[in-house]
Amino acid sequence: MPPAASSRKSAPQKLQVCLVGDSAAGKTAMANHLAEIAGSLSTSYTPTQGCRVLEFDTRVVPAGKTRETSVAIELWDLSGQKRYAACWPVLVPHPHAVIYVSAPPEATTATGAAAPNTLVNPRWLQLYPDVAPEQQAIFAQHDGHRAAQDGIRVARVDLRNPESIAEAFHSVIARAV
Ligand SMILES: Nc1nc2c(ncn2[C@@H]2O[C@H](COP(=O)(O)OP(=O)(O)OP(=O)(O)O)[C@@H](O)[C@H]2O)c(=O)[nH]1
Ligand SMILES: [Mg+2]
Repeated sequence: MPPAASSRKSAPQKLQVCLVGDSAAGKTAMANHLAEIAGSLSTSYTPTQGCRVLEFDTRVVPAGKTRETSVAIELWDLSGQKRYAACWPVLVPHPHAVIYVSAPPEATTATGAAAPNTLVNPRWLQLYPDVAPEQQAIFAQHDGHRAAQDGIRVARVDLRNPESIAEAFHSVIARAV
């Protein structure tokens, strides 16, 4: 017998989230942690070819609300290699949220010689004009960062402190849901 209408749970809202940034910035490591892939935090580096899509559920208190809600996440872990970066908005044209991962200072990256105070390649911040700045975030892996770049908030994260990644992620999701 089908469940009574009152006991049926509605499907959680599905959010498409893009994780973009330089090669070796730490996108895959962060994505694996968020999707709770066992043993995900290791120091090995395997460049992502094209993209990976990770699906998982999470719970969040939407901005301005008091009650927690369930959200289904479709996390796009996109390759930072230059030849793929141009495809990011083609692969996911209308994401609900975009996270730019700024590499730690020790990483050798394509934009490693960026101007001081520039966390991520300014051109990237033009890639998703339809996504409101509050539904975007820069995950910075070093100190001395600015509060925002192009109106996009900066969250300080550290791969050695996985909680910082989860906290920053939920903060973006809360504004996008
Ligand atoms: N400190 C620390 N570094 C880590 C950890 N996990 C991964 N890394 C480092 O993070 C770097 C980036 O790895 P990935 O996450 O695969 O990089 P990515 O941004 O996905 O790179 P592309 O797929 O090429 O775009 C690697 O050099 C790893 O050494 C960790 O738990 N702690
Ligand atoms: Mg990767």
